[in-house]
Amino acid sequence: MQITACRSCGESDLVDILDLGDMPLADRLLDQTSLEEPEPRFPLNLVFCPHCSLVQITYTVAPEELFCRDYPYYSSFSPALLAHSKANALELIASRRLSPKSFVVEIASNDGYLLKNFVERGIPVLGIDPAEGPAGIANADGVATWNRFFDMPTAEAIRQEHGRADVIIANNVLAHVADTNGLVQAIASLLNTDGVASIEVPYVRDLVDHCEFDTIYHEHLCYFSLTALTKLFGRHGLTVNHVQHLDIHGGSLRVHVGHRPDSSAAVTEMLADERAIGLDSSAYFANFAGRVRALKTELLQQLDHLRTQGYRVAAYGAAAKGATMLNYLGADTRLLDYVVDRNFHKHGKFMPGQHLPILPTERLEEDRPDFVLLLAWNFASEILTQQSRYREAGGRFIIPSPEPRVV
Ligand code: DWN
Repeated sequence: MQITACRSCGESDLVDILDLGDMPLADRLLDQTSLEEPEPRFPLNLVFCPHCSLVQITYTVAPEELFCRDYPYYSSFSPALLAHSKANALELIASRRLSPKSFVVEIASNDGYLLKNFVERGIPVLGIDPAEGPAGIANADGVATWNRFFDMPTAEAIRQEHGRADVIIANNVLAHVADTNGLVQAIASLLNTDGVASIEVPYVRDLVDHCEFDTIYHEHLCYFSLTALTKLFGRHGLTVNHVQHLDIHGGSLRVHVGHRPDSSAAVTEMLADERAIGLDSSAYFANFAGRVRALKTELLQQLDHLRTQGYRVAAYGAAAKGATMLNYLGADTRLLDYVVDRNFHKHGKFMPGQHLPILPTERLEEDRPDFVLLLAWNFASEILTQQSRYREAGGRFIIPSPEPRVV
């Protein structure tokens, strides 16, 4: 459904930033049967709210369409993400002095990749995730998980059964929920008076500065600055107590939010920086669409050139961002032979829209394509190391953004 007002503040004079056209669902991988069926596409365009600075897409796909049956994303397929999440958990355990008397809730807990670090230390947890596959794996691995969406009724049910939470973790989910205010209100209602919510979101400044347009897809309804986050949380009596700028996922913010009214110097400084560069004004986004179009032209020229020179080109990372990249480029099997991925749940399936087959990563050493377009560029160092044998044999990766480069 098309929004007519800002998802956060409700104002309606939204400013257009970028229109990526009608796109298929980025995580809706196809199988042989669904390849023959019509593939739904939905508008994917980005707008800016001049009142609360929230960047957002204008079309909302029903969450049941996005996150339930066959949702293919499993967090545990990335060692870098596992290490990042373990550090996040250990820091919270130490700084909040968590114990077996504490209670930790994670919203969008996926396959238990993060909560397992609390379980291993005897700290009571509860995961909440609507995707059946990952939630099932979490429960099988001993991470108590409710397979449902997190909202006010769920928060109330948790409070009834467990009481309020000392820590709520919500990484890469704040942007995914259509009822943005409802989610924050539910977090506020579940969080203990002196508790902390540790929330990670992709940082819109990195998205624009590094031309990470492929991180725009229907799962990601909002793209946050600290300015926008502060207004959103403030509306529900929550304060951003601390903020960190992280490298994960192409650049993210981790905010610590609570009922306490204090904010660290890091918060004050980042808000001042955002004001100084104009991240709270539509002007900051004025040339983004032009840069995205230029990146598309450059990438297509490179891929076309390689093909006409007789080189074979594949891709790495059947990521949601990979779907946006391939569909915006129109890169089907004329340009790329296949996509490889470590997540075996994705093997044998096809990428949305361009229908590239998804194969195990071993295919690169077997098949030795001349070039590989790195769709999961956010894990470049990990993947380039992992594929050192392919590279030592002469294989080269194309990193697509912020400018295409061969490594
Ligand atoms: O919000 C979200 C972001 C944070 O993560 C969700 N929409 C789901 C997901 O989006 P994504 O699919 O773009 O995320 P990833 O984690 O960047 O996707 C990486 C893909 O690459 C996965 O399919 C796993 C795969 N991979 C691999 O094949 N070999 C990943 C690593 C690290 C590897 O070594």
